[in-house]
Amino acid sequence: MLVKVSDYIAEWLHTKEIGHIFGIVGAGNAHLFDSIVSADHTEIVCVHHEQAAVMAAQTYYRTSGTVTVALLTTGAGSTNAVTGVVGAWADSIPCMMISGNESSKHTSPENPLRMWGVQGYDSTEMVSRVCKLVHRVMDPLEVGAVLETAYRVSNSGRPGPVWIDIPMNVQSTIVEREVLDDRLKFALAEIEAQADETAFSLDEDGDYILERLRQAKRPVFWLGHGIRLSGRTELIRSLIELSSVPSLVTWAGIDMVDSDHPLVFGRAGVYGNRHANFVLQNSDLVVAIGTRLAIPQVGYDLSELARDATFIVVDIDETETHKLGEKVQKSMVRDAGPLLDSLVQKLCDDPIPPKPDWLDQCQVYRRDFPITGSQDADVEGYVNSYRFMDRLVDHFKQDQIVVTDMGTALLSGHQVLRFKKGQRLMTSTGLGEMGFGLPGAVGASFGSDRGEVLCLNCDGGMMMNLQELQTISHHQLPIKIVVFNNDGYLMIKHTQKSLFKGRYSGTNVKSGVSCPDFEKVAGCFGFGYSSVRSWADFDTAVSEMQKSEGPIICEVFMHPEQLFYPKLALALRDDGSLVSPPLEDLSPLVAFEQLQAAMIVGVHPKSVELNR
Ligand SMILES: Cc1ncc(C[n+]2csc(CCOP(=O)(O)OP(=O)(O)O)c2C)c(N)n1
Ligand SMILES: [Mg+2]
Repeated sequence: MLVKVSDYIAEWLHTKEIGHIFGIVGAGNAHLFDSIVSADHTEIVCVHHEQAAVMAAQTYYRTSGTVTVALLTTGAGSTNAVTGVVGAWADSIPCMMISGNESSKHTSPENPLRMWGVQGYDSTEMVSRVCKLVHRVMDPLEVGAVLETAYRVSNSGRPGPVWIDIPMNVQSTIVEREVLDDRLKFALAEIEAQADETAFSLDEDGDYILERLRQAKRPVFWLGHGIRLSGRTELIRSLIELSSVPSLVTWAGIDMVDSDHPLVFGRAGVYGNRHANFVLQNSDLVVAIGTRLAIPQVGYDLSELARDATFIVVDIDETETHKLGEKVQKSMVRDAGPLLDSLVQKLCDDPIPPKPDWLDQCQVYRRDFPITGSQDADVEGYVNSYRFMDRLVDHFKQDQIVVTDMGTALLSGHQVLRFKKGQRLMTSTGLGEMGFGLPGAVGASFGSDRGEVLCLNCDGGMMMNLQELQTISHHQLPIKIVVFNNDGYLMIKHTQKSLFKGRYSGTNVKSGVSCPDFEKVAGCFGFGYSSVRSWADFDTAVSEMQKSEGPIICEVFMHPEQLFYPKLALALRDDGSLVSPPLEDLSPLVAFEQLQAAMIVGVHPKSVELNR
């Protein structure tokens, strides 16, 4: 039987039960659009910028577990997608890019021209460094095999993006279905044969970890997004309760476990919780599972990290396990999932008795260094963003999904927001691109059956993908957007303060960048609007937002110079010079006596010299 290649691709999406894909039409992918829309199984959500399509594909996966597609046209239609692709690469999110391109007579690797035909260029070569697999389909008969292989590669091992480029004429070629199917069967047989046969010794690795946890005096778990990617968030509770080990979560792993669980001690790092940093820095054993231990987590100088501790690192990507050098006593290059199965099973048979002194000490850290405190006082009547987050939690719904952009939304949100089982938090932690919030919210809403999403955004971040308000409006998605208005780029104002004595350039109205009146923006895109100018407005405005059935913007006017505290910041020595303190000594610096009392492993020499 004969079949058109683009129709075959539409069928393939159906067989994979992909309900939504995200894209923008052009001449380069017109056949694909026509076939998918005609097949009427998969809805194409038409966004207004290709980077938004890839960002939405990521949160669609994170909410639904379904790997989906960004459908791109040739030329700028595919270059625009690159930011989203790098974000997915950094955060290990599986997703597929399918791009159109010039006719295959122009797209051979031997073609030396900068531009091929009309708007054509070598897209796959360009993104090959940031995708797990790239392939240009030059032979129409290989399309099934290529799709299937790419789909599996994207979602296996350390997941990540894949990119398939399909020249226009290939999309419209009519082929023998049987030949295409045979090629697919052959490819599947090859995939099966290559399946990972490495036999890990689950027993040995599990026993090693448990033995070390039993011996340690002050052990901690550091739990990362890899655990969710391995489908084992359900085991976390048993793991920490049966081992009685205090646990830290990474930013990407915040929503894997109830934030108020007595054994969960927050989020450590450069912008971490102060109590969490004390737990980390005073531990003598860190078991890191499914986290790549990036600089924002471990700080800038490894010799200052958890100085009394050794690390056991469980990571599916071997290259990540070398980063900490000699700090890592044992690395286990493997999927966290089966290891967690084994650990929990062993712990069920033989739980680890609690270590009361260490647990008491962790409680003391939590009690003495609360997440929001005097450093977050409101200034000149403006609502402080950390206090805002603290109270926002009271308005969360049972299955609240929160997507954040960068800036204030990211920093205050990831410090303060607390999550219960079933509630979700997601952003782009690896690339940190402004503009993720709006398309991220679109993807999360479609991924949860047009569910409600709370998008925490900022004035600058809104402007980077403002056009997606129309996508939300078009589909009348129940997306609620909080916009922190602080006259521009607050995070960078702080950078300029510390580097250039407060000489601003391109960070606020006066220095060259401005944002629009968001009430007018809301009206223009058909959104509801509420605002918070002081605490007097808070409950009414936030309730109105949470009650709204359609899309709504809630604008929060915060102090344009508000500080982001606590954070690891350069600090002044007594002699006036600047130094970067160790991870436990976050700004604003606490009194020396308080630091000394908290540091079981001793105060770092750098901290002794600081002017507090
Ligand atoms: C796409 C992109 N461009 C530039 C940056 C650099 N950057 C980081 S934070 C920031 C300012 C963010 O401003 P806004 O979104 O309003 O958040 P605020 O810090 O003001 O709360 C900038 C420009 C970035 N992260 N992403
Ligand atoms: Mg701003």
